[in-house]
Amino acid sequence: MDKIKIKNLEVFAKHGVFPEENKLGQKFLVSVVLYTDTRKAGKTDDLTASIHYGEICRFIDAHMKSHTFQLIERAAETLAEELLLHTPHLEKLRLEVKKPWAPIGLPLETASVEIERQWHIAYIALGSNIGDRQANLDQAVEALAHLSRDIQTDELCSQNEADGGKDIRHTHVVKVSKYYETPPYGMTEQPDFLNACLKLRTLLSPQELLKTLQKIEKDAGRERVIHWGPRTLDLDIIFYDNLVLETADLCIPHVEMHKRRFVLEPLYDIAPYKRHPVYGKTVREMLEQADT
Ligand code: A4P
Ligand code: MG
Repeated sequence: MDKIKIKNLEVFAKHGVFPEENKLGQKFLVSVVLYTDTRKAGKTDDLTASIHYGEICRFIDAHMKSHTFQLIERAAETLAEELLLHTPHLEKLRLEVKKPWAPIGLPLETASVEIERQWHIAYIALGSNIGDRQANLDQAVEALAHLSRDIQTDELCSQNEADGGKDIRHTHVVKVSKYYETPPYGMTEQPDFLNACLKLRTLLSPQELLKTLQKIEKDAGRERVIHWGPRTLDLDIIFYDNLVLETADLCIPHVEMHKRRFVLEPLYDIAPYKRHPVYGKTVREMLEQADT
């Protein structure tokens, strides 16, 4: 992707662990690489097709000055999130916050933190076979559409309107499939399921997304009693970009997805040609093979 770069913007701000730093302030240097497609602006000479680096500099200056954090990690994290939320055409950024006057008492050029953050596309499978199944799925879609934008908040709560009603959510529900009535797979002595899939655009990391989904399941009255057993709501991460991840509590892509009609059929509605990053097959191909 194309890049727009800002190097060593000087900002006088008050971040630091020591109270003196919070009182006196010091110099910070902020560098950012903005990943965006500059092709249209390059062809048309139209600034609105690109990102205005002057405005980005003023945004960084205001953000760094209007907060006082202990850590430059926190200054970088919040700044990256705010830039991604508020900058049209910005897909990804690399951000470095340097502290040339860090009170260390030894000679050094700078201490700094560098992070990369971006919008991600995730596909989520939804299932329910207890209670009002349609209402359970509807509520899950609603909950994902109205997540809090505060990266520090563990509790899910409605987004506040502080930004004048602008669309500043860190997670957007982009598409939702039809709901499908499906016979139980695995443990067959249980009621039929209602299944669906949805596409999310999100700033959440895979682990944060898992935690969020588990909170929504819990709020829907989900109890983990029997593995593969009946449930008011099951939310699984199917894909997260083209990430391949195997940790103790999270595997992406979902390990069983390629075998399951109840996942592939709704997924086919919204992403027929999305390719499995390991098996290399499209959703359509996996669905055709799950048939046989
Ligand atoms: N986990 C690992 N990877 C993921 C991931 N990609 N997404 C871990 C979500 N969770 C993931 O899940 C167990 C653990 O998997 C989680 O703690 C998480 O850390 P769970 O939801 O607590 O337990 P579970 O639902 O009993 O297991 P699982 O594996 O989610 O069950 P499945 O595989 O979802 O199967 N038949 C039809 N027709 N429709 C259905 O929706 N669902 C199931 C449940 C069985 N049969 C079904 C359906
Ligand atoms: Mg699950």
